[in-house]
Amino acid sequence: MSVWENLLEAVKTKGTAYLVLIDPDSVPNGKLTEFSNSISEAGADGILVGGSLINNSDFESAVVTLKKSSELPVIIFPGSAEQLSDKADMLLYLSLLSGRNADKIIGEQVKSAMRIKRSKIESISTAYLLIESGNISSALFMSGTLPIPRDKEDITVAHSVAAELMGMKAIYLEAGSGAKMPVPLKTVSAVCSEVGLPVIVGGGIHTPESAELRARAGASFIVTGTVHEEEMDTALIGEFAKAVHWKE
Ligand code: 1GP
Repeated sequence: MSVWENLLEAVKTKGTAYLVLIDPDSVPNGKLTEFSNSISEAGADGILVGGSLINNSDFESAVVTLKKSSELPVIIFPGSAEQLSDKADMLLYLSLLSGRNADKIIGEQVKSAMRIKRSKIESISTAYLLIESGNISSALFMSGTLPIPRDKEDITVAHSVAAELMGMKAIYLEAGSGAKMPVPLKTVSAVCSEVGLPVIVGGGIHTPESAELRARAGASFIVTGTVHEEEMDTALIGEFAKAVHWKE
């Protein structure tokens, strides 16, 4: 079974799967092992690694450390074509479909295409949709794009259907790392009822309750990141996992 198929199995049995995002710049190198141990002990289903701008860390060595210290799949969530490593288990091959910046829709993807193909890393074509969230996130600023207005779920649904028609494998509804407000529940349920693809929801999810609401609204995956950066609290990650795994 592929890594993606395994994750989808977890979605089937648990209702929704839970992924924790690590931005290697926000976690000191010496703490990566401890952090990934906490994430697996707490019952998460995978680790996402990446960031809109990585300045201070060696991406490849962060991936290697995470792989060594955890049994969980390590999934690249790339902020740019440079964030690649064949040591990871899987890659979300993101295209920023909500924006109108050709570089983020296809330019970065072309830059990394041959390296990805040669590395044989499992790659999942994902429509990345930025939803307005009350502040300018790094993803928004760095991509130079406008987010989809948060009260216009019809626009988000239309983008998601376009992704489905284009043959993409997943939708990522993103409020942005550190967002003031997470993706609205109405948007999550509207997309999930219209589109047959797995939907990943992240950005601004600060409490297990907020995670559970989005999971029950139909999300296949919930992602949290910022909430764990100040303190690596295994108990809190465990509460998130429990809330997201609503079927168990
Ligand atoms: C960001 O969706 C992820 O790309 C996680 O967001 O850091 O706000 O949890 P937070």
